[in-house]
Amino acid sequence: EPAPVLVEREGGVLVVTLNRPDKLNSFNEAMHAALREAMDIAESDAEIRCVLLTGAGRGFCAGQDLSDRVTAPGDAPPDLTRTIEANYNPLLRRLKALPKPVVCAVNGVAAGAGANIALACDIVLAAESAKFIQAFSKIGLVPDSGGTWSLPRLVGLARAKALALLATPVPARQAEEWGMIWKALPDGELMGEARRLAGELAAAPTFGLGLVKQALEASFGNDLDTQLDLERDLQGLAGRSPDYAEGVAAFMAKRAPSFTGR
Ligand code: T3D
Repeated sequence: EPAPVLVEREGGVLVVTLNRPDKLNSFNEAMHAALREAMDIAESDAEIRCVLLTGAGRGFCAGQDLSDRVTAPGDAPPDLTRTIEANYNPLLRRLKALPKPVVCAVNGVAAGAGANIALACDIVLAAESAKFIQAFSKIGLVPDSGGTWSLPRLVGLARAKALALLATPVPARQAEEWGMIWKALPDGELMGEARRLAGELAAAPTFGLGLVKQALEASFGNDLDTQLDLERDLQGLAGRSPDYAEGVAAFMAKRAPSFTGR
């Protein structure tokens, strides 16, 4: 069996490719395990300053591999509490907590957990042929992988409810228009642009970008006073970073900055 997740280093970018193309990169236990290992590298390797997540073949990710969930009459139902707790929730928490930007290049259909994992990334690019489907309701499930949290925030409650109840596919262009994703791109341009963007982020002041991400994610749970306090505290940290000193020095010297990520 080929590796269910491909992990490549391209400079400071960790390119993570979901790789079960015959199954539209749907998740089985082996793919979850391989993605955990990729996240271990993303978290622990200081040379890695940006993650680029994408899928092999014509799809991005079709969510859970449903062939692992087939039951015969009389069988105990699968324990989805366990698999969410063991697999999907930790992945979501790690993507959100990673103090480095995660770019998602949605190369094709993103369905179920696959859609919501994409939407959890920091900058989402999608091929024009890609679509996002909250497929859960078609099989009697609830949007997971943060979908019930991210969708209302990204597109509002009216659209979130219709998408989740009807499982209506959202084409990439519409996703961009609705503010669900950053950009839809012609299919042939997706990976080039995603690599360029990830490379740009990997050369940026990583420590500061991690704080930016933290502040924006925290804003949904905070009132303005709390958020202003958080900004003060994070700015205090940013202000002590070597990259901030470099940024100011480079600006004053009218030269390009050379950031180390610290
Ligand atoms: O169980 C838990 O752990 C709880 C967590 C749940 C998280 C979830 O993600 S639940 C939602 C699971 N996903 C879905 O319900 C989506 C199922 N897939 C589809 O609806 C369609 O495949 C797509 C809309 C994504 C794409 O449609 P299309 O027409 O482009 O492709 P296709 O022909 O349906 O799929 C191509 C092949 O991939 C096909 O196999 P075959 O016939 O060529 O051998 C198809 O069966 C397979 N495939 C696609 N999605 C899945 C899958 N096989 C297993 N599981 C899948 N999710």
